[in-house]
Amino acid sequence: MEPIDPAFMALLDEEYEKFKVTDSHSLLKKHLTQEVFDKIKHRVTAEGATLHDCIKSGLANPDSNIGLYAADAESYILFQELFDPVIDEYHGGFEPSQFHPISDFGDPIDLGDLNELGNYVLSTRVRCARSIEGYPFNPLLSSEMYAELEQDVGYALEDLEGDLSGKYRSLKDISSEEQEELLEKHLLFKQGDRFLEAAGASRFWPEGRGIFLNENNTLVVWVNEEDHMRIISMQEGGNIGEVYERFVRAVTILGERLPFSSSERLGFLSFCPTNLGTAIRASVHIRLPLLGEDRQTLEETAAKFNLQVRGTSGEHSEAEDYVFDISNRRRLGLTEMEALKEMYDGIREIIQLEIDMEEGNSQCRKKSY
Ligand code: ADP
Ligand code: CIR
Repeated sequence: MEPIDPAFMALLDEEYEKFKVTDSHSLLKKHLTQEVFDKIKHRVTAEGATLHDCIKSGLANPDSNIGLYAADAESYILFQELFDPVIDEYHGGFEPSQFHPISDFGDPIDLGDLNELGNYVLSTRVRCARSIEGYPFNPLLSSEMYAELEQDVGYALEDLEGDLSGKYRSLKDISSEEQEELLEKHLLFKQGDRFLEAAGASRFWPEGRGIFLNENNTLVVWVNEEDHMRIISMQEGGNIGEVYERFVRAVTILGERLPFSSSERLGFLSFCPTNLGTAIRASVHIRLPLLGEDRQTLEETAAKFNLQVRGTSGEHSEAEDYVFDISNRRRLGLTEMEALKEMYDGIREIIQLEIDMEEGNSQCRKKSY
């Protein structure tokens, strides 16, 4: 690889100087110390990824939570002085000497219905990110690569059988009205996310982007949005066992048809360092009027069970009518079933807490009569 152009280096230095004095709480800000920056700033991966490719989203958006993306699989190794501490902190302890466990999806039957105690969960969703070996991630993909990737994934999605069978459609063949409808139903990715745009993930849009839906919209695959693939299983209600069973079947079949990118240490590899290892986010849309009024207790309880709270329309959105998106935070350093159990157990505790608060309120009401 060519050494970095001095003019480009000067620009990177300048951007870093400005970033250093921002009031950012991102993990990028915390871990890209002057020492680390100086050590890794001249490096370039075999495919041409620079440090700037990995940090440009965080530099442009000081309000990022993380602020870091891998421009290709090699970035995780070449820029490890930066990625390792970010990965360690986000996934709740994953030191450079640690290895992600061997994949174990477990038995979905071990997960019951989250609405056993009452109808709190409106819908349940399990998704994973997957990348295809041989292709870099967004910032380095050419328009031709997007088209090729779409074709490869499109073939793999053909001839899925039974409840998994459905249709892949390119984004450019879906009218803006229909895209809006799909977005409202939480089936389609949103467009114009400033964190992804600044990361170089919206180049050549809508080239190569699209969505697969099975007949009843319970299996969804996103192509070339944040990752080469997002495989999603979802349905109304709290039956996480059913959602996960469908998810495991779909991921297993697609994994037999496509070479998913992985590493011995980090498990499945994807664009964002939050989506390594299992790359699974298991979430519920849950209505919590009382905990919703006491956001501090909600956040503290979620954190205690390694859960993350998002708004109704996903990351960086607000909760509407007390409907929160709550999911497992850790995806690396534990098996698939452990990640699911972490979400399952934590959500049950949160539901119990909401019930206790309701009962506490009704006791108070009774006393005041
Ligand atoms: P991702 O889950 O793919 O990392 P987002 O947080 O942006 O990214 O969520 C993507 C979409 O999935 C959003 O529309 C969000 O509302 C929706 N979503 C997440 N969890 C659920 C759920 N349990 N039920 C319905 N929709 C969900
Ligand atoms: C950020 O840094 O806020 C965005 N790039 C998204 C990071 C992944 N999401 C998350 O941990 N909540």
